[in-house]
Amino acid sequence: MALLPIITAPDPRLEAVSTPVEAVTDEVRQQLDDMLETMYAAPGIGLAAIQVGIQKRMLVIDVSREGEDKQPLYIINPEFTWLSDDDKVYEEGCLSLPEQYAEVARPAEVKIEYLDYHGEKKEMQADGLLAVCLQHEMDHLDGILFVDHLSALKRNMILRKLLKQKRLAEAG
Ligand code: GNR
Ligand code: NI
Repeated sequence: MALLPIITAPDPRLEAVSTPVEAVTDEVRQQLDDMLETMYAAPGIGLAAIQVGIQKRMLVIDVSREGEDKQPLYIINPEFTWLSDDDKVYEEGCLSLPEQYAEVARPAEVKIEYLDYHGEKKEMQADGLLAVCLQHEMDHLDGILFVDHLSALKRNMILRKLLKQKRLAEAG
Protein backbone atom coordinates (compact mmCIF):
# COMPACT_ATOMS: atom_id res chain seq x y z
CA MET A 1 0.00 0.00 0.00
CA ALA A 2 1.18 3.50 -0.71
CA LEU A 3 -0.04 7.06 -0.46
CA LEU A 4 -0.02 8.80 -3.84
CA PRO A 5 0.33 12.56 -4.36
CA ILE A 6 -2.93 14.19 -5.50
CA ILE A 7 -2.72 16.52 -8.51
CA THR A 8 -4.31 19.94 -7.98
CA ALA A 9 -5.65 22.41 -10.54
CA PRO A 10 -4.63 24.05 -12.69
CA ASP A 11 -2.86 21.06 -14.27
CA PRO A 12 -3.34 19.77 -17.82
CA ARG A 13 -3.39 16.17 -16.59
CA LEU A 14 -6.75 16.83 -14.93
CA GLU A 15 -8.17 17.68 -18.39
CA ALA A 16 -7.09 14.39 -19.98
CA VAL A 17 -9.64 11.81 -21.10
CA SER A 18 -8.77 8.51 -19.39
CA THR A 19 -8.44 5.20 -21.23
CA PRO A 20 -10.57 2.09 -20.56
CA VAL A 21 -8.96 -0.62 -18.43
CA GLU A 22 -8.33 -3.60 -20.73
CA ALA A 23 -8.00 -6.25 -18.04
CA VAL A 24 -8.42 -6.12 -14.28
CA THR A 25 -4.96 -7.40 -13.34
CA ASP A 26 -3.13 -7.51 -10.02
CA GLU A 27 -1.37 -4.28 -11.08
CA VAL A 28 -4.76 -2.57 -11.52
CA ARG A 29 -5.91 -3.89 -8.10
CA GLN A 30 -2.69 -2.57 -6.52
CA GLN A 31 -3.40 0.86 -8.01
CA LEU A 32 -6.99 0.74 -6.70
CA ASP A 33 -5.72 -0.23 -3.21
CA ASP A 34 -3.31 2.72 -3.25
CA MET A 35 -6.07 5.05 -4.46
CA LEU A 36 -8.39 3.96 -1.64
CA GLU A 37 -5.66 4.49 0.96
CA THR A 38 -4.91 7.92 -0.54
CA MET A 39 -8.63 8.83 -0.53
CA TYR A 40 -9.10 7.83 3.14
CA ALA A 41 -5.96 9.74 4.14
CA ALA A 42 -6.97 12.94 2.31
CA PRO A 43 -9.77 12.52 3.55
CA GLY A 44 -12.24 12.29 0.68
CA ILE A 45 -15.32 10.31 -0.32
CA GLY A 46 -14.15 9.56 -3.86
CA LEU A 47 -11.02 9.55 -6.00
CA ALA A 48 -10.56 9.08 -9.74
CA ALA A 49 -7.32 7.54 -11.01
CA ILE A 50 -6.36 10.64 -13.02
CA GLN A 51 -6.20 12.65 -9.77
CA VAL A 52 -3.12 10.61 -8.88
CA GLY A 53 -1.76 10.69 -12.44
CA ILE A 54 -3.08 7.28 -13.57
CA GLN A 55 -4.90 7.84 -16.88
CA LYS A 56 -7.30 4.88 -16.52
CA ARG A 57 -11.09 4.82 -16.34
CA MET A 58 -11.36 3.74 -12.72
CA LEU A 59 -12.28 5.25 -9.38
CA VAL A 60 -12.85 4.48 -5.73
CA ILE A 61 -15.68 5.74 -3.52
CA ASP A 62 -16.72 5.38 0.11
CA VAL A 63 -19.64 7.50 1.26
CA SER A 64 -20.06 5.73 4.61
CA ARG A 65 -20.10 8.06 7.62
CA GLU A 66 -17.47 8.37 10.30
CA GLY A 67 -17.92 5.67 12.91
CA GLU A 68 -19.92 3.43 10.51
CA ASP A 69 -18.44 0.36 8.84
CA LYS A 70 -16.40 1.28 5.79
CA GLN A 71 -18.05 0.63 2.41
CA PRO A 72 -15.33 0.89 -0.23
CA LEU A 73 -16.44 0.71 -3.87
CA TYR A 74 -13.99 -0.06 -6.68
CA ILE A 75 -15.43 0.99 -10.03
CA ILE A 76 -13.78 0.26 -13.37
CA ASN A 77 -14.91 1.37 -16.87
CA PRO A 78 -18.23 2.80 -15.62
CA GLU A 79 -20.99 3.81 -18.05
CA PHE A 80 -24.32 5.47 -17.29
CA THR A 81 -27.27 3.35 -18.38
CA TRP A 82 -29.92 5.74 -16.99
CA LEU A 83 -30.09 9.28 -15.57
CA SER A 84 -33.18 10.62 -13.77
CA ASP A 85 -34.96 13.61 -15.27
CA ASP A 86 -35.02 15.46 -11.98
CA ASP A 87 -31.92 17.31 -10.82
CA LYS A 88 -30.59 17.83 -7.35
CA VAL A 89 -28.27 20.60 -6.19
CA TYR A 90 -25.40 19.69 -3.89
CA GLU A 91 -22.44 21.69 -2.59
CA GLU A 92 -19.41 19.95 -4.09
CA GLY A 93 -15.74 20.00 -3.28
CA CYS A 94 -12.81 18.25 -4.95
CA LEU A 95 -9.45 17.06 -3.67
CA SER A 96 -7.95 18.55 -6.86
CA LEU A 97 -9.51 21.97 -6.07
CA PRO A 98 -8.53 22.28 -2.41
CA GLU A 99 -10.80 24.34 -0.18
CA GLN A 100 -13.11 25.39 -3.04
CA TYR A 101 -16.83 24.62 -2.87
CA ALA A 102 -19.80 25.40 -5.08
CA GLU A 103 -23.34 24.21 -5.70
CA VAL A 104 -23.71 21.92 -8.73
CA ALA A 105 -26.97 20.58 -10.20
CA ARG A 106 -26.91 16.99 -11.50
CA PRO A 107 -29.44 14.20 -12.09
CA ALA A 108 -30.71 13.05 -8.66
CA GLU A 109 -30.51 9.32 -9.51
CA VAL A 110 -28.32 7.31 -11.84
CA LYS A 111 -27.80 3.74 -12.96
CA ILE A 112 -24.36 2.57 -14.05
CA GLU A 113 -22.65 -0.55 -15.37
CA TYR A 114 -19.05 -1.20 -14.42
CA LEU A 115 -16.45 -3.83 -13.58
CA ASP A 116 -15.70 -4.51 -9.93
CA TYR A 117 -12.38 -5.27 -8.14
CA HIS A 118 -12.51 -8.83 -9.50
CA GLY A 119 -13.29 -7.76 -13.09
CA GLU A 120 -16.90 -8.89 -12.81
CA LYS A 121 -19.62 -6.93 -14.56
CA LYS A 122 -21.96 -5.15 -12.13
CA GLU A 123 -24.91 -2.77 -12.16
CA MET A 124 -25.71 -0.17 -9.54
CA GLN A 125 -28.52 2.30 -8.95
CA ALA A 126 -27.65 5.26 -6.77
CA ASP A 127 -29.27 8.32 -5.27
CA GLY A 128 -28.27 10.89 -2.66
CA LEU A 129 -24.59 11.51 -1.98
CA LEU A 130 -23.53 8.33 -3.81
CA ALA A 131 -25.20 9.56 -7.02
CA VAL A 132 -23.45 12.94 -6.67
CA CYS A 133 -20.10 11.32 -6.04
CA LEU A 134 -20.41 8.83 -8.92
CA GLN A 135 -21.16 11.64 -11.37
CA HIS A 136 -18.33 13.79 -9.97
CA GLU A 137 -15.83 10.91 -10.32
CA MET A 138 -17.07 9.86 -13.77
CA ASP A 139 -16.62 13.47 -14.91
CA HIS A 140 -12.93 13.20 -13.90
CA LEU A 141 -12.55 10.26 -16.32
CA ASP A 142 -13.47 12.67 -19.13
CA GLY A 143 -11.27 15.51 -17.87
CA ILE A 144 -14.19 17.43 -16.38
CA LEU A 145 -14.07 19.18 -12.98
CA PHE A 146 -17.07 20.37 -10.96
CA VAL A 147 -16.15 23.98 -11.81
CA ASP A 148 -16.86 23.15 -15.47
CA HIS A 149 -20.56 22.99 -14.45
CA LEU A 150 -20.46 26.59 -13.13
CA SER A 151 -20.69 29.92 -14.93
CA ALA A 152 -17.42 31.09 -16.49
CA LEU A 153 -17.33 33.85 -13.87
CA LYS A 154 -17.48 31.46 -10.90
CA ARG A 155 -15.15 28.94 -12.58
CA ASN A 156 -12.49 31.54 -13.32
CA MET A 157 -12.70 32.97 -9.81
CA ILE A 158 -11.92 29.54 -8.34
CA LEU A 159 -9.22 28.66 -10.90
CA ARG A 160 -7.48 32.01 -10.44
CA LYS A 161 -7.44 31.49 -6.68
CA LEU A 162 -5.86 28.06 -7.11
CA LEU A 163 -3.27 29.37 -9.57
CA LYS A 164 -2.30 32.06 -7.05
CA GLN A 165 -2.02 29.43 -4.27
CA LYS A 166 0.22 27.30 -6.49
CA ARG A 167 2.48 30.22 -7.36
CA LEU A 168 2.80 31.12 -3.67
CA ALA A 169 3.59 27.50 -2.75
CA GLU A 170 6.21 27.27 -5.50
CA ALA A 171 7.84 30.53 -4.42
CA GLY A 172 8.06 28.95 -0.92
O1 GNR B 1 -14.15 14.19 -1.08
C1 GNR B 1 -14.93 14.66 -1.90
N1 GNR B 1 -16.10 15.19 -1.48
C2 GNR B 1 -17.13 15.54 -2.34
C3 GNR B 1 -18.16 16.32 -1.82
C4 GNR B 1 -19.21 16.69 -2.61
C5 GNR B 1 -19.26 16.28 -3.93
C6 GNR B 1 -18.24 15.53 -4.46
C7 GNR B 1 -17.17 15.15 -3.68
S1 GNR B 1 -15.91 14.19 -4.32
C8 GNR B 1 -14.56 14.69 -3.33
C9 GNR B 1 -13.31 13.89 -3.64
C10 GNR B 1 -12.90 14.14 -5.07
O2 GNR B 1 -12.38 15.16 -5.45
N2 GNR B 1 -13.16 13.21 -5.93
O3 GNR B 1 -12.85 13.39 -7.23
NI1 NI C 1 -12.88 15.50 -7.58
